[in-house]
Amino acid sequence: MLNVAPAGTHSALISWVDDVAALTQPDRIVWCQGTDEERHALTDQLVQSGEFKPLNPATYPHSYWYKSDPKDVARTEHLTFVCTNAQADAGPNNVWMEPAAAKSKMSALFAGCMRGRTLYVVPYCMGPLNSPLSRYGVEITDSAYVVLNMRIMTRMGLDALRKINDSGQFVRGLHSTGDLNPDRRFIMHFPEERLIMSFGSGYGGNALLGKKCHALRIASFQGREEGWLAEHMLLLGLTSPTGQTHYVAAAFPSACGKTNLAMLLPPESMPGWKVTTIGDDIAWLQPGPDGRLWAINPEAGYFGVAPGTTEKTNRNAFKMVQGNTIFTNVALTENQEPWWEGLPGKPALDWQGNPIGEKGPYAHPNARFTVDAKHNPSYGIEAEDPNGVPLSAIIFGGRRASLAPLVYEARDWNHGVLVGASVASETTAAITGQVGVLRRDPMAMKPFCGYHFGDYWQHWINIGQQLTNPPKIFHVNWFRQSPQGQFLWPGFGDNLRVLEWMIKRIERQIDAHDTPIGAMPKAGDLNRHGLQLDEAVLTELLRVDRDAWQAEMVALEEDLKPYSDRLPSVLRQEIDALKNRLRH
Ligand code: SAT
Ligand code: MN
Repeated sequence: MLNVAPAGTHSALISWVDDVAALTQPDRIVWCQGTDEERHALTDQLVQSGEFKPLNPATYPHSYWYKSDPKDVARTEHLTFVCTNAQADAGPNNVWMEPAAAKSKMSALFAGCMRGRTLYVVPYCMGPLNSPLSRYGVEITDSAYVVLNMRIMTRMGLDALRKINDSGQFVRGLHSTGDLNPDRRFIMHFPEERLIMSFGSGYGGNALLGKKCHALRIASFQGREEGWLAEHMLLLGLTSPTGQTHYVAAAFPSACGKTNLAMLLPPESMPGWKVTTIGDDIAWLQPGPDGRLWAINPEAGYFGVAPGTTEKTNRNAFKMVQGNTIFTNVALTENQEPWWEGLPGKPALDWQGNPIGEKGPYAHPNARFTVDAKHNPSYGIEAEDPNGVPLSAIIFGGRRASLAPLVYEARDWNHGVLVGASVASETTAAITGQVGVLRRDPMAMKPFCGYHFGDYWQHWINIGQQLTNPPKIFHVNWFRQSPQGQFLWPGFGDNLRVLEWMIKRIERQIDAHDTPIGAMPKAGDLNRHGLQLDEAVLTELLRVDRDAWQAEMVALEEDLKPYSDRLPSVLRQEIDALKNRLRH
């Protein structure tokens, strides 16, 4: 087969494509340019093959319905490997395989796997094209669906290729959907070589290699070497009625509402506030010469959870997906419109395209939309700024029915690192496995940190030492429940009340209630104007149950045991200090 690279392509890239083609034996090699014509052609091809169903052109123009294999609907963490040279460097937080063994396993799977298929070469940039914080990658894939998603999620095409040609530096990502057999599915990372190999899945983070594989697992490893952080965080700009803008990064596990918070619409009772979205899933953070922490969103689009997205819960997202969107695993109405739980009425076909049965869910709980970030009504143009945005706050959060109060503020950076390391959350449909089980998910990075968590926390501490003006660190929990299982906090737009309290703290307008776990709002400082919330419920939301927290510390220390050989002494001291405060 012919490998005709665009003029000027770096020889290292051409020879890698040659090698992969020799191994995988595709019928054809296509170098993606990122043009509209190319997008149209690939879209038409998927429509012809029946993989894409065009949605109602009057209500959902340029939008398509796609279903994945029923056994390929979420990330598969037990099949995701970090193959560092030394096992200890991957840490107990990763599944490890010896690199040579991993490669020979993958080579066997990739051998001849693209026969009869097209090999697409997808050059992309993570981050604004002219940013010193951006990094480049090339994904080789045999899936046109993956190409179209990568085209939305990254800055893909010739501009990225030119940058790659200048530097010769890029992350290599090799992907084949294979036969989608979960027994033959592996997502392998070789962080020292900046290499990813993914076989046997066409879904989300398993297949769109720019996202979790590159922008988190490989990037976190690279960031440690180069002095920056790759984090599972949304980025938003928050402008107060006085016109002052603060930038906030927030880390929550998958499917805990990062997209909703990033696109928050202020409640009517809080006029004058404005939220702009810089990113909804991943942030790269680097200390600036001014001693502040600066952030970019490496992505260019959203791969968001569809179920639950409605006019009421997230009007911006709802508007944003009314066109130019790829829908994966949603249900379909008789008018050829996408449908998911939370929307009115009922669909005609479920997410697999079958007539619906008696009982839902009709959309898959991890059904997704892929859409260009620029279509978001709250899109913040700062997302294009090569310098990124300076952070005033970092928020950690999880989905916890009990214990963690609505909000608290870390005492300082190092205490904040402990707060981040302590994040725990109930699992969601974003990963294959049981839903609703509490698991420790430090910095919401458990599935995404490409190296030993102990080294990672030390890296966080080191970054903090470079910041003369660090962001304040907070913890939130929107998901506290009553013993009867009702949510205590309304969430969504009303979360702005909590952000407002943070801004007042950052601007030193108010003091706070000092508790063993951190600073908390004083009665009256949390804006409840226009909010129906019983005093007793608020008290419960802000209660620190010392006994429960002491039990939590026992659980935390147990969870940290596997990391003890590399646990930073600073973190050890923070744990002891917190335990001490809880005793007095
Ligand atoms: O499948 S993805 O990893 O892209 C989505 C998620 O789990 O956050
Ligand atoms: Mn995510």
